Amino acid sequence: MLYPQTNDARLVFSLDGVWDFKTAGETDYPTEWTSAALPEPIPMAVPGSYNDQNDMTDLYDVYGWVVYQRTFSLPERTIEGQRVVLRFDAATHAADVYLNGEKLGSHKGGFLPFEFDVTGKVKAGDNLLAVAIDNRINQSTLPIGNEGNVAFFGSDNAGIPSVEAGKRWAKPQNRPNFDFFNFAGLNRHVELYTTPETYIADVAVTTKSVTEGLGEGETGPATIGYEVTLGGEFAAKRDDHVTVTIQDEFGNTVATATGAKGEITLPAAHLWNPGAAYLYTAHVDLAGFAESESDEYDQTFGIRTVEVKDQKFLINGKPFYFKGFGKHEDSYFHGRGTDQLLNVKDVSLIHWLNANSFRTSHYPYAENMYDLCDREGIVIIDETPAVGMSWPQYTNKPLFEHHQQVIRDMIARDKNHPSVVMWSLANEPWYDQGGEKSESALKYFTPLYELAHEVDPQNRPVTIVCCQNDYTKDLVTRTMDVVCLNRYYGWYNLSGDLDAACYALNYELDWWEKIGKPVMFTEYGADTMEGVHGTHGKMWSEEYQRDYFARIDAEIDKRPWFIGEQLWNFADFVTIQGTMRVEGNRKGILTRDRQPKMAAHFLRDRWAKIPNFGYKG
Ligand code: BDP
Repeated sequence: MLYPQTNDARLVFSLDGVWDFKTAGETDYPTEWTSAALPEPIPMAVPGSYNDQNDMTDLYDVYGWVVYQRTFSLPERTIEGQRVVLRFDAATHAADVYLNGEKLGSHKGGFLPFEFDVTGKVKAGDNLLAVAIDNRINQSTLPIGNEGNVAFFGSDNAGIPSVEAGKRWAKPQNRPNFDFFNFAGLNRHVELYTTPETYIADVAVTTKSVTEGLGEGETGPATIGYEVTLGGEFAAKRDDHVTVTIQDEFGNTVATATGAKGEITLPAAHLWNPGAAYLYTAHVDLAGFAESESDEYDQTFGIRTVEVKDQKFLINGKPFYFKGFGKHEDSYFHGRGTDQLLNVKDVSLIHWLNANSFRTSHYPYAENMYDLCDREGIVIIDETPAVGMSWPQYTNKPLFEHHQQVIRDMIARDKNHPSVVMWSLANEPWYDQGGEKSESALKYFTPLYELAHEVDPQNRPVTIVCCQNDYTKDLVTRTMDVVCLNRYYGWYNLSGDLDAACYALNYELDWWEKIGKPVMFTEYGADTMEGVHGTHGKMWSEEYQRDYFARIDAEIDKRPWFIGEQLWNFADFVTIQGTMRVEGNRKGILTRDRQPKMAAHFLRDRWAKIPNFGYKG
């Protein structure tokens, strides 16, 4: 799905701003709220999670539906004869959308875009747009949640212990099966955009071949492939009216081609490399029957290859080493609301840390972050929102089908980003129970692994991120292209004993060595309260976090097939309240307001000495 863009043929109208908002019921919302002004609404900024935007009511406690509303009007001449589309970059987690009282449709899943063709439905004057959003998650959603407890009033609970009685009495609440707060609402942009009636529906660009071994700034021959998909009534008849112009970073035309599909060879191509990005633009023109019916779209892309070979992760044929972290979309006030300033700040911190990569733990991020990473040469492992899974979910057909859909949608959205080098199917599904349970997980994930390869025009490596487990019974992780380990030796287990932690880690790594695949950390870390210190660095102190990374990193440095270290986490982030969490998860090497803890300085020095390529030979 192409991101909306304004150009000579298209117009984007942002619907961001302050909307009207009201919390509704646990299982439903009043239908009249979708066709008439909300009674006594409160203001709500879009994009942004709703949870932290109001101090009169505790919106962290919402369980169920809320309704957002706004009006808009458009000059008729801008949409006359055009196709008009209403797009949500995301709505978390399920949404029903109404325009002027008419239901346009629904969408399930909180982290990927969806849109409705509203041609002919936008009227002159004020239009009323209403969006009802449900934040509940359950065993058939991604991420996985547990249904809230059911309030149980009356005398039937006589005789049960007090805590149990209290639990039954308590109001229902979201109980996520994961360790980040379930921020919800319109977290991303909302827009209306126009296209001509016959239009460019999709563009895919792939790298067919490059000149391997090019140094920074050097150029060499490369071949790219492209495929343009058209939509609309006359789409089938317009394929030969497509022209593709390739422009270099300065906007100079370096090649042209005609037709909806083809290959182009560039005699002196610049490659996209981690730390040394180079972006081209494929300018796609679709000539219409009349000038006013023509469409155009600019798709940026990078020329680079990605491949797993002989226990190495190759970018442009050279062995890449991942230095970085898992992140979250999380910040003060915004919750999970997308924020370009924060993205720019985070990217500057990634550079400051001498890191080169991150994982979009635990869901696909807003698209503008990928654009920024394309431009800044930062490498991304792109993850689905499949977090919190365990048996018997592997036998849940609706969940499996939703998982397939999410993989298709994520890859359709992100396929052209040179920054994305690998897909992660899920975070920490629990599947090491052995026997039938382990086998059912393998049956569940094998077709998803194959699907990701099949639908990605660039055929990137595919992985799954596995939790601390009995790896001998885990049948899935070893079938992936790269083994991604989340390990907490020295924190959740062997707590505070880094000697034992290193011993246990090596014990496990000896086992993985025999599997013969490239292995990397996608999580390891220690909760750390900024300002807590000690001469001997005990748990929770800044010294312990620094020593933890120093000790564990020294062990993985000994293994040539260990291809990367993505620690947990870039910054502190909010979770549900609990006895293990002090205002959230504190494993950040930065605080939530992005100030470095002691470990950040250690890692900055370490990563300065580790090159992007060839670290392990
Ligand atoms: C891992 C999860 C991550 C958690 C982390 C932790 O993948 O989401 O935040 O542990 O406990 O199991 O800090």
